[in-house]
Amino acid sequence: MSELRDGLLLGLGNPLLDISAIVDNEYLAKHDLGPDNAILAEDKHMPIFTELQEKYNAEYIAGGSVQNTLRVCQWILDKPNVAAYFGCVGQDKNAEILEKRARADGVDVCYQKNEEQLTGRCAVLITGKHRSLIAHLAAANFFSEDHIDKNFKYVENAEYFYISGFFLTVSPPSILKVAKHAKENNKSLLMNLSAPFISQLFKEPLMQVIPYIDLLFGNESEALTFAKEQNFGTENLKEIGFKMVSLPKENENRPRIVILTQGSHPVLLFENNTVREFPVQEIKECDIVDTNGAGDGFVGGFLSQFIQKKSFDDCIAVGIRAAREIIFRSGCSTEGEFKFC
Ligand code: 26A
Repeated sequence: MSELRDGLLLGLGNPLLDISAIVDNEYLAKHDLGPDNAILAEDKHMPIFTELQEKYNAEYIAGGSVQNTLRVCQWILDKPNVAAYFGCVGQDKNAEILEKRARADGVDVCYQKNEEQLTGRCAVLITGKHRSLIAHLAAANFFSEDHIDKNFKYVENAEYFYISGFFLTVSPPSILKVAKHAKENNKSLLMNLSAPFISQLFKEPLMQVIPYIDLLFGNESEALTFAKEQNFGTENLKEIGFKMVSLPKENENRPRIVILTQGSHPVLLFENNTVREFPVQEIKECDIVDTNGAGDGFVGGFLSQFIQKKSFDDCIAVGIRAAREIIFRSGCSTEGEFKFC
C-alpha cells in the first residue's frame, strides 16, 4: 500500500449547487427534457430554477461532478486533504455553502473567485430511477488558466489528476496544461466522458486531450455516443472499449485503461487486449432514493483505492460500493461512516 499524503490527488471541475426536486413526466415534457439528460442550461431553461424553488419543495445539495467524486473519495479515506480541488465560484452565499460542505468532507478546495458572476447551479429533476441535469455554470464557466499558474504548487504536489469531460466546456487550455505536466512527470491523468453531449459538441478539445488520458471512465450511453462520433462502426461496448484503449497515447510508459459502467450490468475494464467484467449487485427499485451522483460516487470509491496503488479488483469493488451508497441517499451526500461491506 502506498502512503496517503496531502494533495496527492487534484481535481478540476465546475463547482455547482444542486437544486433537486421530484417532478413528473409532464413537467419534463413541458420543458422539452428527457428523463436522463445532462445538458448545459439555455435561456429557455432558466424558469426551471425558480419553479423548482417555488413549487416543488426543492432541496439544496452540494454538487458538481468532480467535487462530488472528491467528496466521496475523502469520505472513504481516514485522512482529510488528500484530495484538492480547483473550480470557479462567485462571491455569494452558495459559494460558502459549497466550500463548507466540501471542507467538512475533507476536500482541500482552492476556488477561483469571480466577482461578477453567481456561483453555478444545477437543476436536478428526479423521476423515479431517472435524473435529468440542467447545469447553469455561471461563475464556473469563468475558470481561467491563470488560477493554475498562481497555484501551481498544487499541480506539482499532486501525483494523480481527475478532470471531468464537463470541464471541456469551460477551459480546455487548463486541461491541456495539467495533461502535459502529467505526461512530462509520468503522473496519472484520469478523465470522464461525463455526458454524451461532450463527445458531440466538444469533440475537438476532447480529441486533443485523449492522448494524455491514462484512465478514461464512461457509462454506456457516453461510450456509444463517443463511438458514433468517432465512426468506430460498432455499437458493441466491448469493441468500443478496445478501440478507446488503442487511441493514440502520449505517455507510452503506461497502457491506457478504459472503464465503462452500465448501470446494474457489469463494469467493464479494458487494458491492452483484455477486458474484465465486474458484476454489480442490483438495487431494488423501492430502495432507490435517487441516482443523482451515482456515477461520481463510483469514481470517488475507485480513486480512494487507486491512489493507494490497490489492485483494480479493490478499486472497482469500492467504486461499486460507493455508488450503491449514493443511490440510497438524496444527491451525492456522504454523512455517516463509509462501510466497506
Ligand atoms: C458542464 N456541466 C453540464 C456540468 C454538470 C455537472 N457538473 C459539472 N459540469 N452537469 C451536471 N453536473 C453535476 O453532476 C452531478 C451528478 O453526476 C451535478 O451538479 C450533479 O451533482
